[in-house]
Amino acid sequence: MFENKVTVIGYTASGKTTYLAGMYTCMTLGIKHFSLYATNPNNDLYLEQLWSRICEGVKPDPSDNVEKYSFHIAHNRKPVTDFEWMDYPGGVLSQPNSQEFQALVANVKESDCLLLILDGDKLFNIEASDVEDYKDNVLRNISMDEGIRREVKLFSYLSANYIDLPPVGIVVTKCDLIPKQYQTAIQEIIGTQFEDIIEEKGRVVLPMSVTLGGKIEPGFSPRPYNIEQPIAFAVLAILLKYLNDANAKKDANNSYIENNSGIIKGFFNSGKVDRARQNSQELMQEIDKWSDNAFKLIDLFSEKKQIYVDGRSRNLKEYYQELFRAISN
Ligand SMILES: Nc1nc2c(ncn2[C@@H]2O[C@H](COP(=O)(O)OP(=O)(O)O)[C@@H](O)[C@H]2O)c(=O)[nH]1
Ligand SMILES: [Mg+2]
Repeated sequence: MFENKVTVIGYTASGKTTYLAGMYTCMTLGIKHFSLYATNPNNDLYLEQLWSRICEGVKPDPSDNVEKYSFHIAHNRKPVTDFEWMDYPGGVLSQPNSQEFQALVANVKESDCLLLILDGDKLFNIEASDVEDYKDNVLRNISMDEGIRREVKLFSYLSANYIDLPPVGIVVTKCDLIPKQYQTAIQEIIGTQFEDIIEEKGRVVLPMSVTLGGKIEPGFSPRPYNIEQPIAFAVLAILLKYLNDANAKKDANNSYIENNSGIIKGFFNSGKVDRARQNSQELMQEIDKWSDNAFKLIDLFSEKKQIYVDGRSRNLKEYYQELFRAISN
């Protein structure tokens, strides 16, 4: 089996810990039949207890450690896949000489998905007179943010080291603090801010905004919104990898069968050809299962949701449906 990996980077106070604890607790119960489970019992206990305290109004400890979780995702309690979730504090980015930074880069290189967590309060909770004014003000605010500069520099570092970017999810947290009339501008602001990451062949970038429903204080009552989207995006990338790999294996099998099935060749190779046929059958079943799960994950997104692909803004559902259909046929 593959090692599936999701790397998450976000500065202190961006809402990483709250997101993880809230998302996990909601997803253990299941969202649209998808459920998450931490395969390490300590992780499960830790996240559940953390969320209980958050719900009592106790803020999470602002410690800045690299944290690693192993998750299993299921649909109707049937396995979809497993993945590792590597949580990196943004502070690592300011020490390019450190071991942590090198470990982060090595991680990104192996990752199926990179999630950048942006603090919705600090970056997007801005006064404005109208939507245009809001976009200008947020972009000005972002351009002065050291965290964003460091994050963009990470992309430069990756490029300078010839490391390809996996699909990138840009997650704006605390969107309950962003006035409703400005929320639709977030996608466009990210499109402008991360233009040179988006505008490249092969790039897949998905802006998302999430919230757990409010500030953590006594009396806090969670109202999670969109929290499943970053997970769905990451798992789609993993399933795509599986499908491409299975397809390549199936093609190899089929050409083996074709090249070894004549009367004479078939006589000498019949055992191997039978095995290749059997193997192709199994691969086809796997392909069906993965694409089935992929289509259900796509349904977690709204009809209108847009994604940046090869520098173009496209309808997310259409993009993934086309992609998975082309691969699984
Ligand atoms: N309004 C609002 N505040 C949030 C939300 N999530 C986190 N916060 C606040 O953001 C602060 C930092 O959150 P935390 O999860 O500790 O961030 P981390 O340092 O990135 O792990 C907390 O004090 C929370 O009150 C949210 O969805 N909405
Ligand atoms: Mg934290």
